[in-house]
Amino acid sequence: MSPAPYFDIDRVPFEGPDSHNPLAYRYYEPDRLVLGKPMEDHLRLAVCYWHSFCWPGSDMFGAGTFDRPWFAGAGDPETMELAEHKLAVAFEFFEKLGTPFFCFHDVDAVPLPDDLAQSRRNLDRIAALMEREMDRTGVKLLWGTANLFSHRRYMAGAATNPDPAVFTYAAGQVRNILEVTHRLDGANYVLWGGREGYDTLLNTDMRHEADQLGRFLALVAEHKHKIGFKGTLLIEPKPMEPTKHQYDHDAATVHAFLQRYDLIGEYRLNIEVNHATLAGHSYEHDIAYAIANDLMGSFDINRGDPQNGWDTDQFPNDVTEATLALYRVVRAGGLTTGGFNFDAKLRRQSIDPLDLVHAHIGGIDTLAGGLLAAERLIEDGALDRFVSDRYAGWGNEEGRAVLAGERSLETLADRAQAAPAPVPVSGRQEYLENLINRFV
Ligand code: XLS
Ligand code: NI
Ligand code: NI
Repeated sequence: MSPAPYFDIDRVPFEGPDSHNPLAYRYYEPDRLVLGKPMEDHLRLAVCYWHSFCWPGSDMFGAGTFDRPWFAGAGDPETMELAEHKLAVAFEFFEKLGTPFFCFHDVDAVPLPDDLAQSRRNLDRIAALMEREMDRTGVKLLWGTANLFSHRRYMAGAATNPDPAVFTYAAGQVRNILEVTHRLDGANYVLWGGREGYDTLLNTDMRHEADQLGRFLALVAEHKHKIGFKGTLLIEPKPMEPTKHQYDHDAATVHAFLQRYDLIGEYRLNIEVNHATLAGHSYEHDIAYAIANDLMGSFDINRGDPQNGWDTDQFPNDVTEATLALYRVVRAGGLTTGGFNFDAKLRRQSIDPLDLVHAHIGGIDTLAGGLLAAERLIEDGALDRFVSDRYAGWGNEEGRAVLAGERSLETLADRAQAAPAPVPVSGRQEYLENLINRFV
């Protein structure tokens, strides 16, 4: 399919921490056992199609800087031939990187004309080629998704559009790509509500839009069961951008939404670093929230710029952040259908094919290094012990009775009056921060 290899490299090898080879992994060693499980299965790494093979390097002040042979010329529509070329290059990349999964939106893979039947034919045609490449390389689909935010029909939202015809069109688009994801044996299906929010409240009926979104999510879940798709449905929270406000703001907001529309059990979360930070949280916070509420699903991995307030989607390079995330994920039992998807893009000046390779090697090694540090932290046990000791008082008979609702406010007041005043205990934050740094 591919005219010639696009990436002028061999398969990226593991060479260990002392290697100076910029085209080798220093930490990512797929079959290394970490707490009894291969590193590859802990991380379930995925490359994303959109930033890596579709995004042209544009920003709001300038057009694309990337010159990729599968891009259509300025103003020309993408053709199926170009889509096939892109597919060949993508699989060449997955193979050379050794990443086991990929993710894509319908619109990343093929041209989607304003015609659902033709769009479906295009998707089916590329799916057949994807199947062939997946068989040849062993690379699997982590998730598929519909792009319900780029086309102008979705400018006022998809499920939350004031026009029911747009809601209906979006349903048609999701049906197509959900069925294609099923055909490709995708491990998950993602819904990111890119424009499910508002630009101004002046023209928005918030209650109506919430009911529309709740209905849409229920329809998707129903269809999943109808076609027998066994993957996990995931919602990806994000507080804003492109809209001023998005309804899937953060993990806790989505949780409340799922409860209100009786969708708990149907959806889990796909948590993205730069979305959590845009919401004013740390990545670790949204992960901890998801775990505490049995909503952990999958992860989009990238990073923001602490000085810029938008979704810069840079490749991750902070091993401490990765350690804290993986410590929680691994302790919670690890990933099941989910994975770590590089929803990250190059900087606009990184125009060479090799830049894409360096970006992924760095991101993958950041996660692998974080996983190894998390393993050391877990084996050491001091952090775990500290936290369980901190709550130990609740483990005795009286503590359990309070939580079980067996004490009234009066009983507690009487008990407090009779007992000596509680003695404050240090939270030891600095000690704990130093502890983490010993393992990173
Ligand atoms: C955008 C989102 C998007 C989703 C998939 O900010 O991260 O890339 O992951 O639609
Ligand atoms: Ni994002
Ligand atoms: Ni994302």
